[in-house]
Amino acid sequence: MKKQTLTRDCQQVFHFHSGVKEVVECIARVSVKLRTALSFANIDRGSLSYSGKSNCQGEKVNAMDLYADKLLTDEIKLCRSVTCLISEEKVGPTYFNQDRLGQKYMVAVDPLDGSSNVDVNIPVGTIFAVYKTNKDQGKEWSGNQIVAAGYVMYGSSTQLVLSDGASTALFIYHPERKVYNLNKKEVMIPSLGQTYSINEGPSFSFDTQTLLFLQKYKEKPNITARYVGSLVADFHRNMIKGGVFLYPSTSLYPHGKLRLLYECLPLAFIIESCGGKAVSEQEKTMDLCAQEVHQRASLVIGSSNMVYDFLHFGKLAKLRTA
Ligand code: P6P
Repeated sequence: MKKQTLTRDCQQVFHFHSGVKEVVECIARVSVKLRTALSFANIDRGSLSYSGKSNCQGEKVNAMDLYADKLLTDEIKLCRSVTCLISEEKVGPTYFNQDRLGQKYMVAVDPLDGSSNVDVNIPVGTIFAVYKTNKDQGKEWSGNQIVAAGYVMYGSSTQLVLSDGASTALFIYHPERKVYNLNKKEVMIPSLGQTYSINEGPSFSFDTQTLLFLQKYKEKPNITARYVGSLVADFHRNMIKGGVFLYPSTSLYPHGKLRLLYECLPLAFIIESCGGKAVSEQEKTMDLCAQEVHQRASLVIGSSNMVYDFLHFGKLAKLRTA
């Protein structure tokens, strides 16, 4: 029997199907190995070395990315209800447990998001979502198939955020007890925050809606800009304190930069269960459907009032161009 890292405290909050519980426990177990590897990463520089490969996004892959992906793949294939794994580090889906008769799940994962920040000790994360497989499941996956989503943030402490769509809980890894302890049973994001997070470097590439939003927010008192460049870190801070993260469509990324299945949808699932909001272009991110494994989407996510502000400027922008 594998040591249970999360299950004990997780059962205080969620009543997942056994197959989902197995995945969540697996992610927790992998995260413990990953946090150890990350703590040595800058000592053993080899693990940060460029692997010589680029992923299907054309992004350079370092040895730590490959290690994280291998750890997750090896563990998730042992989850008997999971028949498909989609990973940022793999070109296409990986199929296993094809003889599975009961409820089947697909797991989409970003094994180590923000990994280019490891060498400067900025927090990084593992983002995942568990999708219920439909009877006639084709190659399309939609937000409403998600039954659980979460992320692990490897920061000053290792924290796991988990949602079943109705609520979101926060667990913190205890390095001596070697388990995740429930820290907050019901995380709720403030409806308004003082922080906006966007990479304003390429602001030449922003559309009117984004420019109007930023112009308005820069005139407000007590507003601050915070952008770590590591999605999980920016998202987590805004979820806890209030704020909005924007990676909109730009002329450089006409469909947005972030990936729908294992970045946008998991975080949208989480934020909506915390009372927040997530949109892609002018529609709810959760209503989107992925036809491609690595399909990109724009993402504006966080405090509901701030996301509504962004949508408001979308309407203004339309009027201006009409
Ligand atoms: P940019 C990291 O590569 C990542 O996918 C997210 O973690 C992060 O929010 C984003 O890209 C940063 O992108 O274009 O601002 O460097």
